Amino acid sequence: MTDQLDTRPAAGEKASAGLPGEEIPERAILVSVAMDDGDEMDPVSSLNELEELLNTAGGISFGRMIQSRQAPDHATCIGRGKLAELAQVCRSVRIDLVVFDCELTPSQIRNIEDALDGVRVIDRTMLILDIFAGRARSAEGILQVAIANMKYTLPRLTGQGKDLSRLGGGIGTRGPGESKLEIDRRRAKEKIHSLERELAELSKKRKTMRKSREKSGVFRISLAGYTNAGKSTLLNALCDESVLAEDKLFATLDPVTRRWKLPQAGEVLLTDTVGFINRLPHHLVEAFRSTLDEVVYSDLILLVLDASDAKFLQKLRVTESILYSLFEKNDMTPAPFLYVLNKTDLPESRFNRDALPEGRDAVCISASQKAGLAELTERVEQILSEQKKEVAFLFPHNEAGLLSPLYKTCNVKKVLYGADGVYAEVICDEKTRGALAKYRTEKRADAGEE
Ligand SMILES: Nc1nc2c(ncn2[C@@H]2O[C@H](COP(=O)(O)OP(=O)(O)OP(=O)(O)O)[C@@H](O)[C@H]2O)c(=O)[nH]1
Ligand SMILES: [Mg+2]
Repeated sequence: MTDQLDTRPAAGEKASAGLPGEEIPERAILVSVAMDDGDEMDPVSSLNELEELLNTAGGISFGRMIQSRQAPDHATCIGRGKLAELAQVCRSVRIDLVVFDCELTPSQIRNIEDALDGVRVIDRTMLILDIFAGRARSAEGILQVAIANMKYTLPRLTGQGKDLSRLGGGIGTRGPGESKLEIDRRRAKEKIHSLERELAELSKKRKTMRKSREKSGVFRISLAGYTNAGKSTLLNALCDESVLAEDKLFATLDPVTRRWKLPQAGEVLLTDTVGFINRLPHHLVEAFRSTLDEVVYSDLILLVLDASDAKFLQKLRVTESILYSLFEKNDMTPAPFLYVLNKTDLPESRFNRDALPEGRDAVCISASQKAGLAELTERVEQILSEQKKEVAFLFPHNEAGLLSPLYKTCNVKKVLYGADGVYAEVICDEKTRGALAKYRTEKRADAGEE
């Protein structure tokens, strides 16, 4: 690929004129260093995504620059000539922001800003953090973003010997972190620790909740997938809910769990989670571990894909690799995946309907049109019925004989003989669960851990 500076106005550019009383969007130049580093996405697609992120954060793109290099320049990421070219553009038109599509070190930011006469420079991670900061709603989400934000931004802003008041506002500076950045580093670190303690408390609560759900023997299904794939729309369609779904990246940050009534398997819990993105910042994955873990502890994952997306296969690979790494981090065997090809009402989807690599079980739907949901439901029921599940039964004394065949066909984990009957915790298949449904009982907390 050749080096290029493309400053054609972006689609939303005319909005920069700003109507009276309207906030003028920040105008940015997007910069990418194209390396052959095995990334799932090519630099142009990645820049398209960066532009969507910028739009979501409320900015607009004025132009983009791609430089092919073997490795980023140690001091300035892009080469000296390119930097001079960029400075020239910044001098001739109003540019508020330069966004790099890679991670920058604190000194690179400083050097680039110096060369650009102080035009603000942020990287992809800072942009994503900025969007997350504006979207977190729950106490846990706010804490998670605050921690990720502070951890990432702190070393990039302290020790610069510069006036930090320029952090007054704009993309890449929002979030609960920035006011703390005005205070000294030590206190900021203490703050991070105390936020982490608070988060640990909330995570503990989440864990307890998860345990009790696990004990209830109810199936847990998660919706996972790239941001904007249509996960929330699907949750709404299946559960008659109204979870925020919009054509913006990262509409959902906090996991939402709803009951979904299946005709055969009965009630299951369906969880909607934060969407994935290529190169999801490491700090965010870490900070969002406890919420992302919701996905890991499911009996089935509905991997939602936007079938109308030109980058369908790349996004599929990104999603799979994030999911597999989550399982690996938790030392768990991956739950079964059912691939849900969404947005099949759109004509572009016809290119991807059969594009899924071999061995992946898929259903085509349109969440917004509520099409294909019956088939999806049927497949889910089928998968669940094949799965073994630990449940509890309480057999009256006069029917205690029902227990003995279970020793042969199932895995009996625990038996307690009580005044009210024989209580048993058993790992069994759907057939057995169905046959003994009337003896099902809540798992007892006092039955002790295995
Ligand atoms: N044409 C079409 N649009 C859809 C369909 N499903 C969802 N959408 C649209 O796609 C956009 C994103 O949908 P969401 O449900 O918010 O996507 P999400 O996966 O929850 O996104 P995040 O929360 O950002 O991860 C919205 O504008 C939806 O209206 C569909 O079946 N067909
Ligand atoms: Mg969503």
